[in-house]
Amino acid sequence: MRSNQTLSRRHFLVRGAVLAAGLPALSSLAEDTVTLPFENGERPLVTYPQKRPLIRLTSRPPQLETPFSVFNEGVLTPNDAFFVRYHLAGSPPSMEQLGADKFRLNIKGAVTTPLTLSLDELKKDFEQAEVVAVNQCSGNSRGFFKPRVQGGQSANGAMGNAKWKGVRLKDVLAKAGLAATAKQAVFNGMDKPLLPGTPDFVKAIDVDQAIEPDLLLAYEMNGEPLPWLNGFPLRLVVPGHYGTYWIKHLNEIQITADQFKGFWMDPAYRIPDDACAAIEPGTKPKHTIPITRFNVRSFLTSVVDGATLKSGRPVTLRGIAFDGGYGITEVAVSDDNGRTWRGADLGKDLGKYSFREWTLPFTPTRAGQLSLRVRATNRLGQSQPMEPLWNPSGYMRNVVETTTVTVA
Ligand SMILES: Nc1nc2c(c(=O)[nH]1)N[C@H]1C(S)=C(S)[C@@H](COP(=O)(O)O)O[C@H]1N2
Ligand SMILES: [Mo]
Repeated sequence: MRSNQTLSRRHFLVRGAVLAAGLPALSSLAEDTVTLPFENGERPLVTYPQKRPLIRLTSRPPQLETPFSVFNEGVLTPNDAFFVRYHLAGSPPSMEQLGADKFRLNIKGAVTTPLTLSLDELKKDFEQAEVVAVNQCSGNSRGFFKPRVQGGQSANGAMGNAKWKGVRLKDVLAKAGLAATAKQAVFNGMDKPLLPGTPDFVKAIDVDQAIEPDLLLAYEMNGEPLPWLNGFPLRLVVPGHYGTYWIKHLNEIQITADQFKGFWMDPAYRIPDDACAAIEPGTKPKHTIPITRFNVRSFLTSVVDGATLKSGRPVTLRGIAFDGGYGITEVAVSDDNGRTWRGADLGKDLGKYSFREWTLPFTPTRAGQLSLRVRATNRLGQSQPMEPLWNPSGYMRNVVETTTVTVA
């Protein structure tokens, strides 16, 4: 797979870098590097609090990518391997600032009763709910875009699947009482820009969507309190939708009567207004709309690009597939450049927002180079393109992935 990462052993101290990020000094932290399979793909593997070594894209703010091999460990992404994305150089707020005892969530604006809720009140006063859902950055896999585009050059590790627990956003909004004029819910977290010119990271969704039962104010991830870098103590979970809406360290929900206009809604995080969110490479879109749901994706996780398979020896191909919440109905694999496809077995269904595991027994026969392609289809019949689509922000990549192996 193109997400193959070559490990090279190179040790040096990252103490300086960690201090510069305003993070606690971690003494004698050794660093390896990985090389992502595109130009300028060398990255350090760095350990942050509560995290195993992850691929660092930037340190101020921390942007950490999950090594792709993690997705073969299981369908749920462990908290310590879950990717991290921040926008503001002042991120993340310190644990002292976030302190669960001091923490308050404010709901205000076009509501009948503005609310200020502690974490305990949230947990006690509302029914708990859980969802297994993928969180994926809009720019996951951006590094593969050709022609290249600006923005974080991620491989395929800016995604993860977790079981989120919290309370339903709709219940909290019902307690506050939406005014008849309520149009949008505007979400802000406790991270703040360092420089006065930088717009705060604030996201809006329509009230109609905000009151759907799947959206959670989550305080747990895979049975543990949210890790610091994944939004402790509270984050918004918008299943099926790109991570940009999943506001971390969430402490303010403002209900507005107007369409919210902030930098991170416009011009940022917008896609060409057409069926595939794609335009001719190198051109500019005429009209754009905010990015919303994931398209269909699938990956082979059990075999890495460049691996050698033994001719005549059966193996079980294994991987994951997901979409924007309609549910994966089919995964198929081709070993002949897409001429013929064999249907894979789907694993346990953890819900329509989760990674869906797939497996397929496979015995390579002819010696030589072999390309394995994997393609998923969802309940709406949506699938993946054989050729990559392009947009100038490098969002929503979902080409049929190809893993090239040698049969010997
Ligand atoms: N407070 C805050 N929340 C945020 C962001 C941010 O910069 N600040 N980035 C968003 C984006 S773009 C993504 S992809 C997800 C990433 O979630 P994670 O860091 O838990 O993986 O967080 C979202 N929530
Ligand atoms: Mo993102």
